[in-house]
Amino acid sequence: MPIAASRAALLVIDVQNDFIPGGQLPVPEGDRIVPLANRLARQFRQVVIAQDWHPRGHISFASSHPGRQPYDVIELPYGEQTLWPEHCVQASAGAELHPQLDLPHAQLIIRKGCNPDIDSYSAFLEADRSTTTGLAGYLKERGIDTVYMVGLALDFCVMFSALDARAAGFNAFVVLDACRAIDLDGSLAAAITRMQAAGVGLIQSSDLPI
Ligand code: VGL
Ligand code: ZN
Repeated sequence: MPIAASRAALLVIDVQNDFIPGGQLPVPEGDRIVPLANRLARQFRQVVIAQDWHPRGHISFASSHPGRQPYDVIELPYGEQTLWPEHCVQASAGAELHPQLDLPHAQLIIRKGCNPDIDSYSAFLEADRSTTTGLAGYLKERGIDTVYMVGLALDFCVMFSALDARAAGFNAFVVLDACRAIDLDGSLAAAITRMQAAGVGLIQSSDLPI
């Protein structure tokens, strides 16, 4: 069955200027996935876009913690938090979707990381692991049972979204060649292992009818 006719949605994660080389938190080759994401999206009737969308002074920014540097890891009430350069500040140019992203039929943009005191890598659940974004309910109400994912970064927002999609009862597939990773201290290898253990299907775009 073509994907478009199935109960599947494509989730396009954080393809934003700050995650592209030249941005504030660049993911190597992050721009290279854009044509593939556009092409894949044409196979899906249901497309959802996730957008990292932080208020100024967000808790995940190293600049919010005097004496700390980007990529330090600190302990917060909800657990470990990697500190990042300031990125994807609400309504900034860096937070905008990549200009070549061409998803005119996407019906939902879900913004995450809006809570000043909680980060949210996942498009489903914030880092406190209890505040939901509402995405699982949205997809279920539309009869979706399978989620394909592409985007940035594979070892952070894509991984946590895929794990949470499984936890919420969806079939989940990550299209690896339509993702790129940050790869901090082995985080890419760890992400692959965690996704496999959770039953996330790791596929290539050539496995799909495009
Ligand atoms: C992301 C770090 C901080 C991501 C977002 O999109 O993977 N990574 N905020
Ligand atoms: Zn972020």
